[in-house]
Amino acid sequence: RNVKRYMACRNDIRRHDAPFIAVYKSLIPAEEELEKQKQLMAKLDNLVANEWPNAKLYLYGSCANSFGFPKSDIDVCLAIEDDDVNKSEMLLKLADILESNDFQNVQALTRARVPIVKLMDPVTGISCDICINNVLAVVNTKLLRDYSQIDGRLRQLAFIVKHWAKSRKVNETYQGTLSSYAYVLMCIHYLQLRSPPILPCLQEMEPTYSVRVDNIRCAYFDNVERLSTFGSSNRETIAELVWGFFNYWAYGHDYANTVVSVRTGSILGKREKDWTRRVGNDRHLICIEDPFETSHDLGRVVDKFSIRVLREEFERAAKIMHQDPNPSAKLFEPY
Ligand code: 3AT
Ligand code: MG
Repeated sequence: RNVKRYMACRNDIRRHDAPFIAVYKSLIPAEEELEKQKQLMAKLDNLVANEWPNAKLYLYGSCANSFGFPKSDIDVCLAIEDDDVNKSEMLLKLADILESNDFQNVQALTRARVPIVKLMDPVTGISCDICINNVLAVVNTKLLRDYSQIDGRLRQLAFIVKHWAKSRKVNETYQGTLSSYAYVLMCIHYLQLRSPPILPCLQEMEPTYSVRVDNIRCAYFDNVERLSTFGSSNRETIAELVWGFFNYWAYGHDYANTVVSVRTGSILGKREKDWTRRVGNDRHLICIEDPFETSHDLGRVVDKFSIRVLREEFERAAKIMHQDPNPSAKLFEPY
């Protein structure tokens, strides 16, 4: 009887696949937007190569990790191998060059936590932030993109979760909720732990890609085209995964004792990471380990107020997935 009930419940949730797929499709950026990004990158490449011949520009963040929404700003990293770069000087110089090449709203923010130059390209209408030597972000961008190539359900799930987080205003790190990067890691981790798994753990496999960045060895299996059937024995659909994801974060996750870890494809104890008590502003109320900077908890922005907001939103989403006749509409109702 239980099996029968399970199947009935499962068929029920699968009725919502089509509307969720429709939401997902509506969020994918158009091809011409990607063309415009390339056009802008080519222009910036030229300017930078003229001034700093040994520097290189990389896209990172959602414009390059395959989890980007339409009309997003793009994030660019200028990488230069030079032991004594003065970032402020370089950013100011870059701002000068950009202004004299007709870019608009050029602004050097040299005192920010991650110092950047902001600009708007009047030709494509794209806004862009350029930082210097934030190479770890370039590498974690590649990791996310590589995971997204393995099974299409990751991109579907992550777009829906990001869209939910933005609609419900829980994607605001300066207000103590989580970054998009953290949400995508939560999705990857969720799919690693399905049974059978939908995603492998690339960092536990024989590395085919390895770089050293700021003394951190970043190594993993990146021949992902070889893994294109990895998740195929798991037949769960997008509605089931959205349901399961919110159910996990509402009722299944042990917030008091555990850490989710994409690096190991498992759940770790807070004890082994020494994340059991508050140190400075790091409270570790929800713990998401950065895959490369393993001492870095992406949940550290969350405080005792915002953890309640977050958990209430997870519960709201789980309830909607359980009960609402039209969850794909209700889930994204603006907060
Ligand atoms: P949006 O679509 O802009 O919301 P995004 O993927 O661009 O999503 P963020 O703007 O949060 O995400 O971050 C841009 C990139 O910076 C993503 C990731 O490569 C890097 N990054 C962000 N937060 C962290 C962090 N706490 N630690 C390490 N890298 C990070
Ligand atoms: Mg971004």
